[in-house]
Amino acid sequence: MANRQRPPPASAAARQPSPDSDTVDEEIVFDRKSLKLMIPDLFTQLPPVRDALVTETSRVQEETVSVCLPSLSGEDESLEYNEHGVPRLSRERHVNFLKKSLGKLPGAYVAADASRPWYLYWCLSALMMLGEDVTSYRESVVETARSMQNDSGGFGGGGRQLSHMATTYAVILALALVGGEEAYEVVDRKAMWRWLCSLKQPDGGFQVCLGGEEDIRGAYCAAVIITLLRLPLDLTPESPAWTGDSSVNLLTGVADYVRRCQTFEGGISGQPNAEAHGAYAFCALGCLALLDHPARTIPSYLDVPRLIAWLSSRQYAPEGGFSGRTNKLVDGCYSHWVGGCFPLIEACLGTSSSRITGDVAAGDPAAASTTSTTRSRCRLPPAEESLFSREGLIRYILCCCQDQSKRGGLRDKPGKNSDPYHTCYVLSGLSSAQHQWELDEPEETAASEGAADAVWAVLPYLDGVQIFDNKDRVRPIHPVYAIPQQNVRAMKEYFQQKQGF
Ligand code: FPP
Ligand code: K
Ligand code: ZN
Repeated sequence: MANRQRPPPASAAARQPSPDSDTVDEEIVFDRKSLKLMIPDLFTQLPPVRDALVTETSRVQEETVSVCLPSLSGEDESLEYNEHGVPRLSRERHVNFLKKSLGKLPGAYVAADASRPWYLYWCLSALMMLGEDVTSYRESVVETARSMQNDSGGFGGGGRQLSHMATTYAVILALALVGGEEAYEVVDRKAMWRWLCSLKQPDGGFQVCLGGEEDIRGAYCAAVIITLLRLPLDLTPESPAWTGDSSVNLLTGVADYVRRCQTFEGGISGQPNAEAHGAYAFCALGCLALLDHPARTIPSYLDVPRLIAWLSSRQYAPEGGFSGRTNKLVDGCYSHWVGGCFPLIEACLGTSSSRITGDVAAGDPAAASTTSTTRSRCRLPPAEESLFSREGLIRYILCCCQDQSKRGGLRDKPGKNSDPYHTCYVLSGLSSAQHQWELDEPEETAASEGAADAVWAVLPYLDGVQIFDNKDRVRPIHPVYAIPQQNVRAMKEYFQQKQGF
């Protein structure tokens, strides 16, 4: 960056002790004018080219930029910035927010009752990423999970609620996070398998609940549940997808279903022929990554250059964060749903079997100006260079997504309240931006029965200028399961040992 110089330290008088006693340390505090010199113009100025036509869309976009710019530019008096103009991660406040959220919620949360498994997963996952030991929650998670399980398989949002793919996914991940035999043994795997068979559709996809809609969330959640619990893939004769042909199983046609969800924009929609949305891009890639080696499945079933172009267009400047779809606003949760797609794609490109060429992020100012290469018609290297602006995302998260009041927690954007959903997915996105994942080379032949285990390895991302302090690095999470790799391994190994059910 041309304007990244070291600013002169402020005079002693300008140094301010932080209200957080643990953040008063040896660090030098810079005055705000010199701070701004350290922040690339890309993140402090309005985009150079703007459409003159004013619409509702352009109006809310301008409003969003104006609520983000002060914190991005080092001008927010309530923030304590480091020498790169980036605030610290308020770890303790966020931990307190999450611990409170795990307790009894106020009455206003009654509408969220069916999302109780989600609250468990979001809070436990976020606490874990912040470095907390969540095994102390094992007993209460076990008890809660038991009350949510249905004899007919799967987990509902609470006692006597219908089993749903999303709540089941959230319960399984919460159980994996607390870990241990007692947690694993809660799951009635045989009933789970039968239930999943009843949701499997002839076109390859999954309904999210009995008689409910079929969409790509269903496919991703099913792939996660099946692989974590090591369920058999055979179909029951009661399954809508059962044909009598024993080669047709729970994972048959899933990849083709995902392929049909890629839209003309290059992104992924919830169902074939709908609007591309970031949350579904993550579901699509995650799902494909579990069916066989990701370096094989992802380029085989998706047009990767077009997907990368769409994903890159989700990152905005000056905000630095991601939007969920075309012409919509940045939102912290897309740090995971969109940001979390990049580690998967970058890891695939790092394997020799998947070199791709194509138009990547051509004409996208955020992507083009934050990297040093010309992006149009480039040959993708083995992911030596990041495909997104990690700096931009980290700036958006640490400047704009932290609730710096006593409340703590992370949020969509300035002016919005923090909540467990955003706290979890903003931190997941931060984790993706701070780490780099690598994949082993795929075996010569594809997995015959589906669901092969790729070997993932993680390193802190260390290329370029590190704009955040080392103590603000959060824990890495598996790029597909979004929980630590060791928790994935432990659960899989536990169920692998079981013969049958
Ligand atoms: C639009 O919301 C949001 C969607 C169309 C999809 C939401 C789905 C998820 C967040 C997760 C699904 C994944 C699993 C694993 C269950 P909006 O219109 O309020 O937001 P926008 O303006 O940012 O698009
Ligand atoms: K939103
Ligand atoms: Zn959001």
